[in-house]
Amino acid sequence: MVRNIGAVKWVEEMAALCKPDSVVWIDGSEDEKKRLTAQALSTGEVLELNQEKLPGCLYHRTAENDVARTEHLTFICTSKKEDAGPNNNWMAPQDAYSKVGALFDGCMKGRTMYVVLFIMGTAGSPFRKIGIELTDSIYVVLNMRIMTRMGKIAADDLGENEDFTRCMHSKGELDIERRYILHFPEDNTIWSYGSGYGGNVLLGKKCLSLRIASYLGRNEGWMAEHMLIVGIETPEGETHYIAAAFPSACGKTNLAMLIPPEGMPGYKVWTVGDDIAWIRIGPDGRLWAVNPEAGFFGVAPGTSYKTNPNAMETAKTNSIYTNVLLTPEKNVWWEGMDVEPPAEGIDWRGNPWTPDNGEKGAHPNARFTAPASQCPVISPEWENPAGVPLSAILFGGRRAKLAPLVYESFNWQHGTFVGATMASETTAAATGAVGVVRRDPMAMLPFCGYNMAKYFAHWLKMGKKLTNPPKIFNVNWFKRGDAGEFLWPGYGDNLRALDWIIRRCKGEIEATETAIGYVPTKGSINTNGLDISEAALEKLLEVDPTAWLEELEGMQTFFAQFGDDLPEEFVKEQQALKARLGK
Ligand code: OXD
Ligand code: MN
Repeated sequence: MVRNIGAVKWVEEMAALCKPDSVVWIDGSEDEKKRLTAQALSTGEVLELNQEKLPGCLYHRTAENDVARTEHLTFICTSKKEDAGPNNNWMAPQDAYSKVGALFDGCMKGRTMYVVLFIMGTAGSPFRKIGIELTDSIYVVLNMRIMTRMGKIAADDLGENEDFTRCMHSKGELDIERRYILHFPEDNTIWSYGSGYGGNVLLGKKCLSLRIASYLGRNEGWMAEHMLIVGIETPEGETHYIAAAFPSACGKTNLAMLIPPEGMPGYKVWTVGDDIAWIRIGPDGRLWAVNPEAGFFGVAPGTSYKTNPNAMETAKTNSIYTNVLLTPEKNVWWEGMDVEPPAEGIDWRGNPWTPDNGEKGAHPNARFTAPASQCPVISPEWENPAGVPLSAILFGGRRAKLAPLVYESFNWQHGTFVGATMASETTAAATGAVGVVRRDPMAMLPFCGYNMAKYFAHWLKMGKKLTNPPKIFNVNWFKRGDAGEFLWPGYGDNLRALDWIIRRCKGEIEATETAIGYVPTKGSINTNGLDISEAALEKLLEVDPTAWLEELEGMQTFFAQFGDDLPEEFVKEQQALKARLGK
C-alpha cells in the first residue's frame, strides 16, 4: 500500500527500537475494522455494547490512573527553552529522545505495532496535514478510524511526500511514573508513552492539530485554534459561520450543535466542528476555517437529550464509549444523562455499582467517540476543502460576576487582547473551591506548542493581513445573580446571543459603547418566548468598572510571566482599558 520511502524508513527505525512481534499497516477498510474489533473483543480491550440499542458501539475502560490529559507530563521539546515559553513544560530534544527512547526500547515485545496513516482535514485540501501514528493499541486504531480520515485515503494523499508528522505511541506499562507526552515541533514529531487516554494518545487531536499545528501555523502564516465552528442559518436563508473558543467544561460541543429555541422559528444551526479550527486567510481577505477532525471526542457526563440531543443522536451508532457506566443490558449510563440510573451496573473502575453506593458510575471525564458525519445537523460544508468563511470569532469563559452575556471588541487588536485575557472560574463540583479564576488565553494554554507571547504576536500579525476581518466577541453564559442563581438559561437560548452577534456583523443594530467594548442595548437581544425579567437582563448586560479594574490587575499579573516578549500592543491595550475605566 505504501511506497513512501521516508515513511517506510521511519517505521523500520521505530520498529527496530520498540521490537514488536509484528508490524501491521492499517488500510482503513471495513474488513480490517471487523478483524481488529474481533481481536480487541477477544482480549477484553473492548467490550461489545447492546447491538440493538447501540449498533456498532463498543465499550472501553482505561486504567484508573489514566483518565485525562496529563499536562504536567506534557512537554514541548525545542532546542531553546524560551521557544517553548513559560506556558509549557520544556525538555531539551536530545534529553527527551534519550530518556523516552529508553522506555520505547523493546516496549512492544509480544505486541503488534499498527501503522496508521491519517489526514487531519480532507484529502487534497490546502489546509490538511498528514500524520503517521505508530501504536500498540487497537483501541487507538479504532478511535483514529472515527476521529480522522485514515488508511488508504491518507496513503494516497501522502504519495511520496515525506512531509508528515511522525507520531509514536505506546501504552507502555500504563504507569504514571513512566508517562510522557513529548512534542518536537522542530522535527514535526510526537512521542507519547505510557498512556491510553484519548487526549494523550489520539495523536492527531491535541498533539498534532493544536500543539504541532500552532507551531507550523506560525511559520506558515495560518492559525490552529481550540475552537468549535458553527453555521447559523437565519430565517432569510443566509448562513453565517462563527468560530468559538472556550475552556473545557464550558459547553463547546453543546454550542456547536444547539437546537434553536421555540421563540426563534426559521433559524437553523449547522455543526462544522466542536473542538478544533484551522484558519487561513482567503483570497477575499476573510478568514476561512476548517475542522480538521472527522469525529467528536465528547465528554459524556452532563450530555443528555435535554442538553444536547444532537450529540446523543450522533453517538447512538458506530461509537466508542470510554469510562462510562455499563448496565446489565450492556447499555451505557452516566451522571447527567437525564434518565433514571439503572438499579445496578459496573462503574468506570470495573466495580459493581448501585445508585446509592456513593461512587460515580461514570468518570467525570468519560467520553464518547462518534463520527461527525452522523450528527443530525452536520453542515453540508463541513468537508469543504476550502473551509467556511468566518463572520465572527467568540471567546468565552465561566464568570459568575464579571463579564456581560455578550460584548463586541472594538477591533482586531482589541479582540486579540480580549481573547488573551480570557479566564474561567472553577466550579465547586470540579475543585471544591468556587470562583477560582484560571487564565486561559484563547483556551489554548494547554495546547499552544510554543511561547504564548509569540502566539499573541502571531494573532496580531494575522490581523494586519486581513482586509475583511471577522468581528471578535466575548460571551459568558454563566453570570449569576445575587442569590447565586444563573441569570441566563443557556443551551438553545444561547442562539439569542449568536443572533445579536450576527446582526452586529451585518451592521444592522446599534450597541452601547462601554469601557470593555460594545454591549447590547436594551431590547436588542431577541427574547421572544423567553421567560426572563428586565432586572436579570439588565444585570446580564451590566459592566462594573470597579470589578473590571480588579480584573485588569489579574491580567497584568498573568502577562508579567512573558516579560519583554509580550507584544507592545498588549501594553497599550492595558493602558487604554485603564483609561476607559476612568483611572
Ligand atoms: C478535549 C479537551 O478533550 O479540551 O477536547 O480536553
Ligand atoms: Mn478541547
